[in-house]
Amino acid sequence: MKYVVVTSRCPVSHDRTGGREILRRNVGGVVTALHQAMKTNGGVWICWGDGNADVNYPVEQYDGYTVARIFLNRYEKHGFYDEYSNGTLWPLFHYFRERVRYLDESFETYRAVNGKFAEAVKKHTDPDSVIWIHDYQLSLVPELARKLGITNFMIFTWHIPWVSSEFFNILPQAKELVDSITQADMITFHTELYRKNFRESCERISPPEFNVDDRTSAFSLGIDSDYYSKIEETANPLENLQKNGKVIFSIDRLDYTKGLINRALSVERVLKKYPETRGRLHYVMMVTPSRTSVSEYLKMKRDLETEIGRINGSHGDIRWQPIIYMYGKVSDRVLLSYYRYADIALITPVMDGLNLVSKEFVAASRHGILILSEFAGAAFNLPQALIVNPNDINAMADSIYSAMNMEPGEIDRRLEAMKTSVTRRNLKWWIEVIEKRARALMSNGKVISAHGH
Ligand code: GDG
Repeated sequence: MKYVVVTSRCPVSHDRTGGREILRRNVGGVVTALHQAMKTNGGVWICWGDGNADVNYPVEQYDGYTVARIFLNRYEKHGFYDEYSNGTLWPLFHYFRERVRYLDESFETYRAVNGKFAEAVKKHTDPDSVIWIHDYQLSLVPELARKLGITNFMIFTWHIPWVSSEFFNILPQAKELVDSITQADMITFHTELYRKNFRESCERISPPEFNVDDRTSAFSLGIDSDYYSKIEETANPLENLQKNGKVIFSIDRLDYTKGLINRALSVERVLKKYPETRGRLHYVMMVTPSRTSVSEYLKMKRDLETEIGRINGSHGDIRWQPIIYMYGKVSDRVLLSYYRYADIALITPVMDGLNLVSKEFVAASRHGILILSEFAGAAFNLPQALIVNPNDINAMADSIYSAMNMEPGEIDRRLEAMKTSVTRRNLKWWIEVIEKRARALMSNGKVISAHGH
């Protein structure tokens, strides 16, 4: 299929630092997955050029496809990205009611910016393109593009949770969102639960002609399993720590949805409840900077670091600190070596659409055990993990302790079962099932666009 992909973030950005310009590949689940699809099929990728030298590259060829950028001024960026996307929709769709901001003005800016994306879709769409729009930042693009006369087959993929219909209805613009998203011919979610919640939201407010059962699907995004499992041998960066005890590892964007403080508290609980683990538990917590222009994210960093300092100060000594905290980005190579050798991965978001880190760990790990939140979409794919409630500090501590003491045979049995599922339902599978479903919808005519595919 020839796609016009539409995402908020670009696959690559141009940055000028110290007189030198560099081309930076953006990391993140959505961008990495779509890059694979575009590399194979070609097509156009419309995105927001937020690199400080991107204005010099409104349209460029990259790895077999075209990147077409839209640009935002400071005011647009603030209203669209900081305020409505990350201050209203992000907390709402992760059940953080008290954090949801209600600003009419930011919604207007969000709508205007979605309009810019829709204009770009019109500009770059051929009659035979399939338009594939992604995620909560672009929920109004389907309707705005239809209003501009775009009749092409349109897929919308929602990457974060879809909340229950009662909760969704607290959003003043609930109807606008659903009315727009249902202008797509096919809508995909990561889990059946999100699909069901969406269906119920539609039943409350959407136009009756939309047949939700036909046009929605639950396909959990997969990873490039070969990339994670077949990477060349590297030295074990954890070897020294493992001479004396077990290494627990995690990597997350700094975000309140990730439950980072609860995780640190659960490690502290292990030390208090099971004193024999003192000196033998090493929690390597990597945190990646995120949304640094949003002030509450800066406060979150301070709060997390204060808590980690307190725990290390109360329990550590001159030879040992229970939490080894690192803030910053690491290369794929470094990340893979941690995945490969860590004894335990502790992935316990309080709410997460899917969570690719858990799948990447499974693919790369040699003998590791995964502790995974029941509120990560990936928990539906990985039932052999130790599944925990991230709000239950005591239960998390017990899971950590049992992971530290698990028989090697059981670790390997669980890991093998998870590896099989991650390999079967990998990225290639995800792209194929979406294409297959799209073709089926096109051929039986159950589409809004009905334009002769
Ligand atoms: C949305 C949803 C859903 C992170 N730090 C570094 C690094 N990463 C890579 C990881 C992983 C990706 O970023 C993060 O994966 P997430 O699953 O958290 O995805 P997001 O894009 O943040 O979020 C989420 C996802 O969409 C996909 O639908 O799973 O629920 O919120 O691939 O490896 N990679 C490297 N260095 C880092 O420092 N190399």
